[in-house]
Formats: sequence, C-alpha cells, structure tokens
Amino acid sequence: MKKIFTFLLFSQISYAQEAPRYLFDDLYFADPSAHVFNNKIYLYPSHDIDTEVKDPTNGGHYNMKDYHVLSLDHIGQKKTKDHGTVLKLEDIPWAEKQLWAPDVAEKNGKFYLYFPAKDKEGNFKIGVAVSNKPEGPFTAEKKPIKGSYSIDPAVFKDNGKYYIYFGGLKGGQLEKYRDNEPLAQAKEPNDQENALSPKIALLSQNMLEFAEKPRDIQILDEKGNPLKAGDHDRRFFEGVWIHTYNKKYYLSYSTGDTHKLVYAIGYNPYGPFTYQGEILTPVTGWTTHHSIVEIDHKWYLFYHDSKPSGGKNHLRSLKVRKLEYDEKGFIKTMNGQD
Ligand code: FUB
Repeated sequence: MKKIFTFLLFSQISYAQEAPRYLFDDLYFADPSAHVFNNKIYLYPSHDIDTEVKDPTNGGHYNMKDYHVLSLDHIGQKKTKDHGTVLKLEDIPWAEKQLWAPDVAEKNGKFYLYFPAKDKEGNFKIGVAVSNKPEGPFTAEKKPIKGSYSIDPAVFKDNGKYYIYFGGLKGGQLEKYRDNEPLAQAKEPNDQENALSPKIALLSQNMLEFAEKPRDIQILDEKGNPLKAGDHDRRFFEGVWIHTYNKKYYLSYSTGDTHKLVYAIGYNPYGPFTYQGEILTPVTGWTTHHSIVEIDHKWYLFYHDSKPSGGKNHLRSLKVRKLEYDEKGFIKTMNGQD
C-alpha cells in the first residue's frame, strides 16, 4: 500500500512538472520567441486579434497590427507580465499590414526586434526596430532589410556572430522567390523536387542589414538526400528556430499543413542538417510555432495553440512546457493535445 501511494505521489509530481501551462489569459498571443536577458525571461510573440478579414487564403486573417513584450522573473511565475504595446503598424513607415512572428537579439546593450510585415505592394519583407531595453518600446527603421523577403525571422548568436534565419511557404510567400530573386509568378516545386529551404544570412555589425546574400539551408533525410517537396510530414514549412545542445546545432520548424514541430541536427549554423523527428504532435489550430530555450539548466518549449478560443486558427494562446532529451541527445516527442 505504502509503495502504491509513493508511486502515485511520484507520478503526480512528475506529471505536474511535464504538463504544459498557458502563459497569458487576457489577450491572444502566438509565435513566442523566448530569450533570457538580464536574468529575466522575455517573450516576443505575435499579437493576435479578431479581424474583419474572413478569407483565410494566404493567411489574410492573421491581420495583426502591433507587438507586445511579455516577461517572467522565473519560469514558475503565475502571472506573465505584459509590458504593453511596444511597436505599432502605423509607426513602421514601410509596412502596410500583417505584423507576423518576430524575434529579438541583443548586442552591446541594444535590442533589435526583427519582424515580417507586408509592404505597400503586398510583399512580405523583414524589418528591424531598435530599443535600449528588452521590454521596448522599439523604434522601426525607415526601410525593411535590403534584400529581405518572406516571414518568420529568428536570430541566432554563435561565436560572436549573429545569423538571421527566415522563410515560410504559402501565406509566407517563399514560393515567390528562387535564388533570392522574385519570380514572375509563385511556383511550388513538384512533389519529386527538393523542398524549398529556410534561408540564413550573416547579419552586419550594426545588426540592420544582411552581411551576405541569404543562403539555402539543406535539410537531409537519413540517406543524406535533401527532403522532397512532397514529404509534407518532414519538409520545412515555416517558423524556424535554432539552438545548440552538447555542441550540436538543432534546427526546428513547423511542417505547416501536417501541423507538426520537427527538428534536424547539424554541426554549424549553415548546416546541412539531418532530419531527426517530431518535437510536438499537432496542436489545436492550424499553425504551430515555437522557440526552445535553456533556463536555469532546464530546457523549455514555448509555443501556442487555439484551444482557449475554441479552435479559432487566428486567435492563439501561449504555452510553455519542459522539453527533454534522451541520453543520445534526441528530443523526446511531446503531445500537442496535452
Ligand atoms: O502568426 C502569423 C504566422 O502564423 C506566423 O508568422 C507563422 O509562423 C504562423 O504561426
């Protein structure tokens, strides 16, 4: 009897540690990029709003108009702090609409917010806004990053250099480009062709420009062949994130129309990366988008789902849960319906 009780107690405690929790109830946020700055956890999410745009084609109903910054003093804190609006669409000279998933990097005490938005011609570009504080407010540069396109910037610091990763299919417009040049018409590769890749570029010293032409990131299967466009369970769709663990580089992303978070492992920021498996099975809602961060020697997955809005794809809520590796360094798959 004592044994059973001890087992139940232990399993309850361990379940409580693993279970995800929602981070914010009052407003809808999504696509959280989490970072530890000055010993605090900062979250840079998209700010979802209900919208008059009813047609979901190409993500038009993700019609966000501003960014907020959220923070936690520690991971267990019950109420996430909202620092309020830190950048508005109307204060970005070049942007017309759709402030999608952002990320932030710190360099020499300044904070750089990277964000996608559609310009006046309806093309997604990536902009930068700068602040002296992690919680903003941020001031946008007058123009987007020269040569930028598509969505979902994620900035990664490695050996003193900063790299920007980006790209997203369909609504994210990656099919409109080849070799960094716009096509006359968007063209999807056919199923047997190589899948479109996320992009990477070194950032300039001042963090405001690409210091090189964006390059393709190769994601390979177990035989060393690039993943094919028809491989919807494994190929890149959007929402790339990169982190290191035991000196290896983990590139994680959403598979979009199959709604999974998956990852691939490489040995430097440019790759190639070899596909490994699923991090998170589909959540409630069409999109899945995440970040992975080490906090106090433990690893966490920040993500979103649409359960609290009753499954409305464009009204998403932030979540966090512990992420675990097995003894070989593979990420243990988590259930998106938890
Ligand atoms: O939030 C708008 C878009 O939905 C993001 O940019 C994508 O990653 C997807 O989550």
